[in-house]
Amino acid sequence: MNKIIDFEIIKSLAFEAGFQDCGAVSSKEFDISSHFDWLEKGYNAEMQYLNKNIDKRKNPYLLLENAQTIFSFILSYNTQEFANMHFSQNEESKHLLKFASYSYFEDYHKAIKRALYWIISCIQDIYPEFKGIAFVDSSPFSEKMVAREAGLGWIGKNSILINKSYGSKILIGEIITNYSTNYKAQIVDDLCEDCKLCIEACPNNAINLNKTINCNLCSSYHNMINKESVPKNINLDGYIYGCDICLNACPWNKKPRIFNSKILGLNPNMQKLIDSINNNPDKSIFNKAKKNSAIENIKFQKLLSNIEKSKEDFLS
Ligand code: B12
Ligand code: SF4
Ligand code: SF4
Repeated sequence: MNKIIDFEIIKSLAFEAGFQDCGAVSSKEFDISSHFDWLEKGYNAEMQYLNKNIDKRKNPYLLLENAQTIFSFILSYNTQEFANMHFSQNEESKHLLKFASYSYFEDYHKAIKRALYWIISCIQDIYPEFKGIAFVDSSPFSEKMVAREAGLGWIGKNSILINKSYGSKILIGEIITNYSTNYKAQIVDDLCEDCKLCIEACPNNAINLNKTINCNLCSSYHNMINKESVPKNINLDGYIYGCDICLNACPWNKKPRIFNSKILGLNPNMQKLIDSINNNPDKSIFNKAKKNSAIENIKFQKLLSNIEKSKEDFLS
């Protein structure tokens, strides 16, 4: 028999956990034709995994037996607490080396998963038959597409999900479950209208005209994922891990939306790391900072190489 959970229960647990909002999509096959177009053009660069698990990308419900619903959750990291952080140089300084802002927090994969499994365990206390698997970033399906269909925002020209209240400095997580729910998603209108600020701000022309990114040209791909040195034609513009340029250009991100996050605390060692990097990069500070940080996947050598590349970019 079909089991149903009242969406209000999920929503109140999501708020209690510290998410900014949530929505739901019920079981159906997604249209992923645009993903194939993107792959065909080679825009995935060397990320071959985006070519795999196509059945699960199309039908995330294959990830859990008898799956009925995907609950989608958003978490803002555009915090006043982050804005108040003191950096060794002025933010506006032209020659400042920087990490993408989400990396100054603890590892969001772990923090969001913890919050999602807390929600699952609270529900199981009331509904012992509730089954749920949580995903953050590592899902084979497009988290932005699910969040959009769950009514949590629209896809901006820079390909990122924008929420009307919280902007696009938000992270997305999901719970796939065997329960149905009484939620009717309202698809949000695209409010980019004739704005092109992100396209104009991108130093590498990486933003395509159909709301996708050409990863071969994106700093964020080259300084985080590409194991080799960043190609000469890429301008990192000071970003040595990730890139926030198209996010910072977006009018929807202009001011912090929350004071701090209940889920995502700042990683105090990241500030020490960026201070050291702007003076004299120190491996022991790096090793401390990368524990419980999203930068965990990068090697010190690669970071040093990104630093060198950024310095070359400053001179050219
Ligand atoms: C691979 C990846 C990257 C790659 C490629 C990014 C990209 N835009 O594709 C790189 C390394 C460059 C990257 C960078 C960043 N990433 Co990233 N990344 C991913 C990952 C793992 C997969 C994305 C993917 O499949 N891309 C392939 C493209 C083709 O698919 P897509 O962008 O999802 O777009 C599809 C749908 O949106 C759909 N679609 C678009 N519009 C519409 C409209 C309609 C009507 C329909 C039906 C469908 C549709 O069609 C597209 C093709 O199928 C996701 C997590 C996940 N599993 O989803 C995180 C994710 C997208 N990344 C995230 C973040 C935060 C970032 C960075 C901001 C980090 C940083 N500061 O450096 C940058 C942003 C760069 C940018 N402008 O995109 C967040 C985005 C949150 C948000 N607000 O949207 C995600 C969702 C991770 C998370 N759990 O929060 N990332
Ligand atoms: S993340 Fe940076 S390089 Fe990539 S599309 Fe945005 S502005 Fe361009
Ligand atoms: S900068 Fe403008 S075009 Fe780009 S995502 Fe934001 S609102 Fe949309």
